[in-house]
Amino acid sequence: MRILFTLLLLVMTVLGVWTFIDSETFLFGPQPEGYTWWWPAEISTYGEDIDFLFYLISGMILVFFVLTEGLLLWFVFKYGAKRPDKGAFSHGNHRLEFLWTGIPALLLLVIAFSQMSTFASIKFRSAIEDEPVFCDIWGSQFDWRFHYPGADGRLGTVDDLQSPFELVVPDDQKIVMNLRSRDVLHSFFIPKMRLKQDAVPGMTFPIWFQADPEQVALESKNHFDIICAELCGWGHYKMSGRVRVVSRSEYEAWLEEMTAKQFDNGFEAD
Ligand SMILES: [Cu+2]
Repeated sequence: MRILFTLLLLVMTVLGVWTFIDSETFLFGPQPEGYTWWWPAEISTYGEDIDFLFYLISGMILVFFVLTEGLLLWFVFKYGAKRPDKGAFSHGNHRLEFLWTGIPALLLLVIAFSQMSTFASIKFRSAIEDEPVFCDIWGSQFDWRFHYPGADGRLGTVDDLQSPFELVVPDDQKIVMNLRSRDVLHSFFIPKMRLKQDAVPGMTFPIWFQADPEQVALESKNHFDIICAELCGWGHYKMSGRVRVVSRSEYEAWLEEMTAKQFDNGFEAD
């Protein structure tokens, strides 16, 4: 009976992992268009660097996961109940402890050093010091609102344009945005751009991305998901918007149309 349960648990685990491995976006399934084996293909100037770090760290985790779980299984079978002799009690082994402290410390250093320049180029303010702010992002339960400067070219004035859920950007500049929240924690996430940042009430985070026009051209569409990656309340699932990457002239036309719509009072001018 015990063997039966053990086997049942084993089969469940294997099948559980298999459904993941065999899922569409993973190793063996048919790949949906634009997907790599884990992420959708990136389309921003720094996407490649983020992916490199993601796969580097995932690879490390995979190796040590297999190693430690393998050891665990091996010990379970080798020192199972069937062996009549008592186990030896150990007070520790300095050499082993040195190894299993030293190796993780070394690996953490590898991670720390390999991410430093990428982190600085994306998150440090020095990366966007000289760039104008493109728009403001306000997260609130449960929407994303993008504020564009109006005719006066300044943000935070009465003529600001508001675009709910849709961020329209030209493909030829760094898109610097001030991220804020009106109520609770949200997380602004554009998976295709590899951009993710928490929005914290009372704080302003300058964030940025730049679409890579060559990568965007490979896509079958020019709009991509924006989601909230922080469980922020009952309507969290509704906080999905999109970013639309267009040419400079298309962007200007859209801005003009938005302005006309927003300041139209419904009456024909005489
Ligand atoms: Cu949210």
